[in-house]
Amino acid sequence: VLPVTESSTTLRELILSDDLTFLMEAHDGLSAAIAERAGFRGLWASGLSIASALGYRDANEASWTQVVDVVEHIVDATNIPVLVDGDSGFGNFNNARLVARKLEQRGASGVCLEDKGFPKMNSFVGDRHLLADVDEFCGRLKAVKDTTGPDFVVVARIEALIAGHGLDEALCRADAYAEAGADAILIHSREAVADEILTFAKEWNNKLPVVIIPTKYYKTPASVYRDAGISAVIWANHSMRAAIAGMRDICVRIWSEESIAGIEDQVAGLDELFGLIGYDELAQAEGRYLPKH
Ligand code: SPV
Ligand code: MG
Repeated sequence: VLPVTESSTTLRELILSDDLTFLMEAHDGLSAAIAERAGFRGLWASGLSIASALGYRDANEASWTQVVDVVEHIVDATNIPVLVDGDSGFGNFNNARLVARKLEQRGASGVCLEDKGFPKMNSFVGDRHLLADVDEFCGRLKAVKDTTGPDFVVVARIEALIAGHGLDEALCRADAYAEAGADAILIHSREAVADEILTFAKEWNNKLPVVIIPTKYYKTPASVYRDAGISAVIWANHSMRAAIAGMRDICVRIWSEESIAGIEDQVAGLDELFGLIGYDELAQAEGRYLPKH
């Protein structure tokens, strides 16, 4: 476990820099603290992972205020910037700008909005992904840009490939979203290989930084993205899925063995937990603030 990073680079710097940036999924304060200590310099507050942790489907079942509250925990638990998955903005331009403003107030560094309607459905579920009208979605982006400060990063996420519309539609939308003021383009794909996002990146030629989510094309090495000039890779749901596997295995064993004797060395020690949540800081603060008698 690494110590917490002292100074943090802004999300804008991470996304604009020539280096490939990796954003790790977080869905609560604990997963955020773990990602930061592993070395990540930025976080993705994943809609799928946050919804899953709440026991909801990634179909806007969690309200925007619930998402904002979780983001506050993520921000509080770390010193690194957080890009929030804002889904499709929870409605029209007015809902999108309200959510973005509240996220900014709670310390998020940016929001990603996808060009679908409300309620959205996770991009890997089913095949009914209706794209938003381009002009209407540009209004959502403009409203968010006009409502948030200059450091707040607005990422426009293109679902054209997910919805089966092909590269030309994706590129056309990217141009429109850049014109509307987006700071970066997220191109999403459900293919098992990276070909279509690499073709997109080549054609787009970094008119704005490109962000990707290689959940389905997970075999492609990061060097390929570096060579393609991709700005940021989002590992979108892997702490949440690791938690599922870990909790499932431990629950099954404790249930069947009627004992915790055999699993003690397979779960994180309490010392690690206390370290992650900063119990040492509380002890120091007690020394400073509690009366000494
Ligand atoms: C998320 O992490 O919620 C995302 C990525 O939006 S995906 O699940 O691939 O749509
Ligand atoms: Mg999402």
